[in-house]
Amino acid sequence: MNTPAVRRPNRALWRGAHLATLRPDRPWGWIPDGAIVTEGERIAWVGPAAALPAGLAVDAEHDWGGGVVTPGLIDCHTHLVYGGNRAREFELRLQGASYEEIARAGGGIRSTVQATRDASDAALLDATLGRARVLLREGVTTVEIKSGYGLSQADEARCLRVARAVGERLPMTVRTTALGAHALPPEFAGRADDYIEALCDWLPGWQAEGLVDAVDGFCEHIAFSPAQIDRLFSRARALGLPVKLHAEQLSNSGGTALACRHQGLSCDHLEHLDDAGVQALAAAGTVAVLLPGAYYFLRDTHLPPVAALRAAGVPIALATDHNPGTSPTLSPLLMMNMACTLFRLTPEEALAGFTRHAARALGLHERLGQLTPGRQADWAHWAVDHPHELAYRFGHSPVCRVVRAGQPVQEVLA
Ligand code: DI6
Ligand code: FE
Repeated sequence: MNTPAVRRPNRALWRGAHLATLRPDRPWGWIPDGAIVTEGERIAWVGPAAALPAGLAVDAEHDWGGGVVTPGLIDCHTHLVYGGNRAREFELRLQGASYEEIARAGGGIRSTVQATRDASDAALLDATLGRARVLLREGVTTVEIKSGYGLSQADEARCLRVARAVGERLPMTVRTTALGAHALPPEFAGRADDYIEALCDWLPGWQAEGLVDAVDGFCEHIAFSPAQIDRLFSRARALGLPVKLHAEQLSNSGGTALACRHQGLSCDHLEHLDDAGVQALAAAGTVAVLLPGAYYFLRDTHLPPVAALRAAGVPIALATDHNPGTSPTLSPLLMMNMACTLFRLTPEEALAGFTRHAARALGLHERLGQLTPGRQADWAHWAVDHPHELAYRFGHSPVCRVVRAGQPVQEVLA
């Protein structure tokens, strides 16, 4: 038999479920009784099963057997790489100590830095892979992973390598973010400006090793000032790296406007964002990433300005912000529920926050975040009748089966 000179990629037909494609032209991008045709890693066709092209030749056919298919979830803000945990600090906060007091006394982020530096490469990778698997089981096919608990040239690089390894070991797309400007390491006590200078000098080496997709910072009175973040972001942009920022989480320090001046991909947290900040996001096309896990776990009461963000047309993404200090959750569906109950998002906005808008927050909106022809064949198939059920339950989640780049991934999770 002759082998054709150009083989078309494997074509597969999937049918037997409703689709929430997240195409913005109709609510949920809803297609009842839909079908998807994949070619290799990409989606080739999406529509009602009744409208499938006649005589379509496929290599494989799959029946979902009911349920709802959504784009693979995108967790666009996580700190998955760290050693130890902060359960003791949780107890202290419940007894009345504030997050800032604990941080100023050398606990908080800096205690996790010590535990991370003390962990072996193998232990760090193991712990991180374990967390990533939990996300994958709940439908996450793309995850952003920050460094930020190494805070030295070698330890930040180690954490970024672990993050990269997640994308090599698991069927997930990983975007790495260098968050050296998370806290001041003990070696630089009292010398924050020197630390920022050092960080700027470390960036090109990490970039040359392929470890950095973006640069992040913590702009806050207990962390770094807008002027310090400005210097770091100027260097990042000169290297061609996009930036994003932990901004206005505990106070309004103007980090959002600064990040927008550097064409930031996203500004994250935003509990204390003011009107000027909302307008800056809208003008720059920067995504607002809301993190209800941290708001809840810190027992915050200052709500992010959701109505103003909505009115200004700012895309709103959601993420777990998984980290040991302020958001030790690994459940995107719980975050969707909390975004609705605490922040008053609609269930549809919550799902868009973990798909279409999260893709934009990572600069991947042309490739991911919607079920449309040309995009990567990443999806989650849920045992529900309607997508509004995804944000409804909490503390338990519907069964979810994941396909990533056209391949079922259940076996790696067994
Ligand atoms: N804001 C946060 O909520 C996390 N990082 C940040 O900049 C907290 C990280 C931690 O407490 O370990
Ligand atoms: Fe964070």
